[in-house]
Amino acid sequence: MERWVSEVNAGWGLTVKVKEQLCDIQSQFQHIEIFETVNLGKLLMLDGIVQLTSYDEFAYHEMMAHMPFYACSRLPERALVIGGGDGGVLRELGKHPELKEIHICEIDGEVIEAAKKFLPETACGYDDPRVKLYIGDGAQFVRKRPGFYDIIIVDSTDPAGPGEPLFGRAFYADLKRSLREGGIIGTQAESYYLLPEIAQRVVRFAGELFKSSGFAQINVPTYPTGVIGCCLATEAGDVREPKRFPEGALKEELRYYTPEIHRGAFMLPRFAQELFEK
Ligand code: SPD
Repeated sequence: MERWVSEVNAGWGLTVKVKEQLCDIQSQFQHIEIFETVNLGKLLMLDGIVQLTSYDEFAYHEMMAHMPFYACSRLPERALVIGGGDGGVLRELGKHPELKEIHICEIDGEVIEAAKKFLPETACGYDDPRVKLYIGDGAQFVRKRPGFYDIIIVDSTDPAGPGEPLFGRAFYADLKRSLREGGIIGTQAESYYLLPEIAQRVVRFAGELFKSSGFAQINVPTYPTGVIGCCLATEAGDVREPKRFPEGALKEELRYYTPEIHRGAFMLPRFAQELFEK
């Protein structure tokens, strides 16, 4: 018998044909499911929301990691990932030898365990000796490290359940305080089609708090509406302009990120531009 799984979100559905369910865990925080799909490789869902598929996770993870890295006006040494328990952002950050420390604060240790078991191609991010894992609440964690990080990436789920505090103004102010001079943040900013109020809110906080900020769009077909944003913000330089470029083997390896895509990601359709100007 055929089996399909759906993310139902804001009145939309995204449905994927699956072969089998590999993982079905109710953790203290959320429902963790991993499927082997028919056409898209593996699929990770948290509380019924698609987090990644093998098919297009490279697009999201490359942009979430490399945009802040290359837009950072100083050569970054210390990075923090909040959320991102599957390890995909870590994997991408690990491609930068310039980074000396890569910290991750994930609230749900069971997501990490499930990813290590069933998604080794993303969870390989944890194998890097520069990675230090903290299990806990990212919103609290970030308050304890003022002036510390060059890059903070917030790879959150949607603003419901454990991801909720990561979409508030206070959290954005705390992120700013945790940056070293010249540092930059990159946060999961949702889709301007699916959750326009959330995207607008996040972009507004960033615009109020930082000298340079913007919503960069990423094409990810397995997120409902096929688009998701990364909100970049910094006190130093222009988030739209990469300060360095991928070179050598990394340039060949990256499948989505290029300096042109970095600049172009901020070119939004007019209605979205207007949404963010309100
Ligand atoms: N609407 C779903 C947004 C999910 C963003 N986080 C994905 C986690 C992948 N590391």
